[in-house]
Amino acid sequence: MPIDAQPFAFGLDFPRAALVIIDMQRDFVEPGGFGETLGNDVSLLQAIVPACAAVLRAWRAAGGVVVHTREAHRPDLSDCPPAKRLRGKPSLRIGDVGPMGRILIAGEPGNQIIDALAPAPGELVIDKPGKGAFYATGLHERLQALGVTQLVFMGVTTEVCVQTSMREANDRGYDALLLEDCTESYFPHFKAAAIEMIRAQGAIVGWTAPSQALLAALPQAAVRA
Ligand code: C5J
Repeated sequence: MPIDAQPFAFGLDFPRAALVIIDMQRDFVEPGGFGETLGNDVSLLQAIVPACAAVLRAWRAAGGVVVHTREAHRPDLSDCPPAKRLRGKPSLRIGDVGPMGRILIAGEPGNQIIDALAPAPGELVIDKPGKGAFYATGLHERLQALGVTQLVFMGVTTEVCVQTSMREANDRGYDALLLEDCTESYFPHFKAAAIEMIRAQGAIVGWTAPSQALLAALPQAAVRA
């Protein structure tokens, strides 16, 4: 069914689509976490939580596949790309002890997905050591096994992990749709630029749409699935 999107309608094939929620983790979104400690205003990211929760509820009600990602590394950092350690802000780097445990280390309190979007039993939870959801995760193989060919993206941050994951998805043959009001950046002009880049040149990376456009189509999806 057609979703009113840019640069043109996105033809949602719901039985072959998955909702992918990128890195809605305490350390990025909550006050007192890694993001805020670096000097960022996390209220920008918190503002998208209700819209994300509404989409997640509707997607689940329609019986769709849900994927959650976490930016997460092994405690010994053996899977951490060097650039992340070498080129972060010197004050606080991945693996250092932050306000919610070791920064972006699997199992630490800050590494968990926020309660409002907590994974339900049976949903895929992917720990990703890169910025993209496909690098060193096996996500592509898991989606292929489920027959998924379309991905609807939400999450943070727009220009880093969301955009990287969409580009990876696009190169692997997925149709990728980004929900504009369900993604955010600490830098609003980066979000705006990323959205423009994604849908430029006839959807060079993918499509973007407001979440209402998807929500309007989901009841029909549930009937057809
Ligand atoms: C994400 C980051 N999730 N900005 N990470 O975008 O480093």
